Amino acid sequence: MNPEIVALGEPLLEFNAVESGTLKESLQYELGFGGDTSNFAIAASRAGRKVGYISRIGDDDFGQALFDLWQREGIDTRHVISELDGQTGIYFISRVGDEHSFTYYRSGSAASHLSVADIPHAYIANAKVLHVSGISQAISSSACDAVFHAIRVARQSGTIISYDPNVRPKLWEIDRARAVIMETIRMSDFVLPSMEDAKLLTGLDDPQAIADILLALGPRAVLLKLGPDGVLLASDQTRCQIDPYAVKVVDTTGAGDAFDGYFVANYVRGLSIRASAMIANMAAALTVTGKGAVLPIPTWDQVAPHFSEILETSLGHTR
Ligand code: KDG
Repeated sequence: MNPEIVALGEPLLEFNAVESGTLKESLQYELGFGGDTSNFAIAASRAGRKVGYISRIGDDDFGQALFDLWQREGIDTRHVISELDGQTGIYFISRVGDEHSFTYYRSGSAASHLSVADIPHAYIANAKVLHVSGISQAISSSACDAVFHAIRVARQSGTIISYDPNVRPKLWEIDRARAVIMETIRMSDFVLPSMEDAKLLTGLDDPQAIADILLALGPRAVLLKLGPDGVLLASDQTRCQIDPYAVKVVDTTGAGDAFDGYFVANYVRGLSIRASAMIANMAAALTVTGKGAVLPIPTWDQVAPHFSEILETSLGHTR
């Protein structure tokens, strides 16, 4: 059966420093998983939808660990290519105060070899949503071409495009990133930037002004993730602020990806953009209460009971 939601990008192994400090001061790491689109796929799957992933990984132990993870999470991997002698990318997270910083070892990774030839047309055409990110575009020019090709296939077949710009100046030069990302926003239906990324893209500080600029590029909705201030939802029909949840922050890694996955999953479930964003907002809040990008992403059973009224009214059931 074709998945309803398909994501495309690079998965990574995550080494998360146990103690705070710079990377060179850190001697112990917890092993986890990351990669924004893989995190997205896991969140959407935990939210109860059928999800598939398109990627390349090395035929190394880390690649095998990712395959095992996706299998446990119920993600369809028939379009994940295991590359002979390829390497799976890794990254380290270190934390000083509230600031976390990523150090990557991913150049030349199997995923950076993604190309147009790896894009399965029917798989995307038969899905309801294609999710891609700025990181999927930043890792190499062939991967960037692959993302644009996948978007073209989606647009031709009526598959909704969800896009998280995830701006990573460490991966590409900011002017090129800005040009590619702004063009991709024009082609997308749902745009899901963090405030930090939106500032880098537009040079603006005001969420409303940022929403105006991004919405004018043509997407159906912009969901601006404001971290501790919640979410600003902007579309032609509506503009509203979704309040944050007060939680004890342990690690913000992956919260934006969890938001994206829960948002798309609930939109596919049949909820409105606003209701999907409200649910995603809670999933993201729960994700920051634990360490690592993947482990703390909540399951549907942890989230759904808080929204039983919305689910009952909109869908006639609470699942
Ligand atoms: O959003 C969290 C991701 O940034 C993290 O998992 C690593 O995908 C990642 C990246 O390339 O920065």
